[in-house]
Amino acid sequence: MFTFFYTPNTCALASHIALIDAGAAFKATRIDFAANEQQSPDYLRVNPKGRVPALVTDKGVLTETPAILAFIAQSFPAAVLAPTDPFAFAQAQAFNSYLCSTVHVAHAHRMRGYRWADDAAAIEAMKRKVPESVFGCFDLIERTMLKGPWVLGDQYSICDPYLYTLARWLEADGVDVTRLPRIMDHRNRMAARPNVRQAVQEQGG
Ligand SMILES: N[C@@H](CCC(=O)N[C@@H](CS)C(=O)NCC(=O)O)C(=O)O
Repeated sequence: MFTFFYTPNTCALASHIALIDAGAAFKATRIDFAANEQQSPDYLRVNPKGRVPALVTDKGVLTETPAILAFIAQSFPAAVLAPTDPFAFAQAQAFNSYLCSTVHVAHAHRMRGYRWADDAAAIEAMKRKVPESVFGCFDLIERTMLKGPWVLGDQYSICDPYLYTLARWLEADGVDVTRLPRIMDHRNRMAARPNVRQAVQEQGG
């Protein structure tokens, strides 16, 4: 039985969906950002980074969404959530790494600019850039990465809940979603999946 730490409307949704897709036994524990619980001594003992998601396993704690997703896929092979061929698996990892290191970081410049600058004008400038920089990332995914119907092609994988999770932030990031028809089609098909509905519902809707 895993313990999964999440906060609603964060990147933790991707791992939550994958845990359900895998049929894993887990207890979901909510971390309240409004109360700054991610910085509480109890949670910092679980994840010293003070971020969600974190997955407590019998071997230790895992953080970082691409690592958690790969662990889930490889721990539950019967669910077929990732390719087994090394090159195809590396391609899945490349996609998820792009979401983690580039797309998510571009998005974070809207709410978390204080991570990179103290100057209020610099923080405002970073915020203003978000619609353009986040659109740029998703436009590249739309044109060159999303094979269709799923990210890797015919086979649904751990890349799909991750793309879906970050695509849920597009409107709030000021992106004109009508310019991303394939991403939106993917988002709509993901939203209709029972496991996705269940994860969203378990996180409080
Ligand atoms: N690279 C990490 C990013 C984790 C992360 O930044 N999570 C955000 C929520 S989307 C968070 O916990 N933020 C809390 C904070 O910045 O205080 C991952 O992909 O799991």
